Amino acid sequence: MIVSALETQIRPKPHPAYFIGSGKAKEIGQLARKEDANIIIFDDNLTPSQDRNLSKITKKRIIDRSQLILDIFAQHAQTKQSKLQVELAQLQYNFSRLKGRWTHLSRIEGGIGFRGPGEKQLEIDRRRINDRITHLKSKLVGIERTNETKRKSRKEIFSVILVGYTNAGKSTVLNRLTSSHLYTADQLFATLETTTRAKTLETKERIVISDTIGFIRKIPPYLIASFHATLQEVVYADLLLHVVDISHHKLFEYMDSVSQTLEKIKANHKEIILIFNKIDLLPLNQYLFIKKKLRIDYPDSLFVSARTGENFDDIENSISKMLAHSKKNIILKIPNKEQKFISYLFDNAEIISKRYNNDSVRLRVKIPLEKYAKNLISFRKYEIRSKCTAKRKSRLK
Ligand SMILES: Nc1nc2c(ncn2[C@@H]2O[C@H](COP(=O)(O)OP(=O)(O)OP(=O)(O)O)[C@@H](O)[C@H]2O)c(=O)[nH]1
Ligand SMILES: [Mg+2]
Repeated sequence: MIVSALETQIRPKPHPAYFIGSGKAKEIGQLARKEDANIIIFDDNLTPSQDRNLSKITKKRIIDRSQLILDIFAQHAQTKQSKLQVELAQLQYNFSRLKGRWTHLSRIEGGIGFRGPGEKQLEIDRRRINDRITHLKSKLVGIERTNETKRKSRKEIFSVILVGYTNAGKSTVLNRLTSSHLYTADQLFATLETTTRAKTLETKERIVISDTIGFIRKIPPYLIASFHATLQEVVYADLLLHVVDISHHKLFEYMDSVSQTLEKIKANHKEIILIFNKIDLLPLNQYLFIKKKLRIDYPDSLFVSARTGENFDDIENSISKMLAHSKKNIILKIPNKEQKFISYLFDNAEIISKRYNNDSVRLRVKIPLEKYAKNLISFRKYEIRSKCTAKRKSRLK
């Protein structure tokens, strides 16, 4: 696709009929015809009537921001879940625009007390779309249940998830961290699904790291709703790695968009390690200057290149520090014969309560996640009820 022209207009508020002014709309139409453009794309969401009026006045096909993003999603969806999620978002988007498409026909064909063919067709279309939406939602609920079971099976492992604006380099970071080969590309929304990889840290703790869908500014509301299951993975993670493309001139705007999306899905209170990626793309002087400035506001942030591997050890070190600061609250019933493990607990965990029985001891302990992860087999064997509070007492230094 070639962009033949880019036009902007500053207005106090969108024009109700054309979004931009009618004069500007005519002007854009003329330009599009002169340039022989096939479509006109609006970087905002249009109402159905704005969409119709604009295509009438410009005599060109109009695509708004939501539709464009949905089209990209449709092209990139690989798994059953993401295909269903995209179809659901597309249907919901179309459903909201159906009425506009048919009312003009009803007005022509129908009169008072008489329903025109447009309106009848509208009802048929609505019912069909509604049935399909219900069907898709129930299928997605099924998939969500399976995901939940998988998540539960991993619940004892510290889980890290990569979040960030689309194209920031999340998949490339995961590939380098776990020697994987996930698809990466210089395009928006290369990743639409969550992929999880296991990793054993230098300190021998096992963790899982997931890559997921990228965020975007002015995210279409239908996408948040239909990608609920995918975004839930972020909500369940213990730690977020927020990857930012340091070379992008809109980095602050993009960082804000990510924070807003995290807020929308109620994941904004999680522990976050901020990773400025793609440092190799900046000339050294510029890099040092930006880094110095960023360090003032984000003292714990990391500066890496997923392409060259520069400073990559910092990521692992930060995760290890985070693990060391996290604690797990658990209850164990340990046979008396396991004296070695019992003394280990007395030496390494905070004992909240203890009760001795004939042949066993029941302990409620708070143990650093790092130590829990190192002795996972024993803990799993004797744990009788677990409550993963994973409270982080101090912020990462
Ligand atoms: N120069 C440079 N390029 C990078 C770096 N990290 C990633 N890239 C490139 O940036 C592009 C996007 O990388 P991805 O890993 O696909 O980005 P993503 O955040 O997963 O993107 P989405 O899945 O689309 O949200 C690819 O062309 C990568 O090769 C880096 O550190 N330096
Ligand atoms: Mg990706």
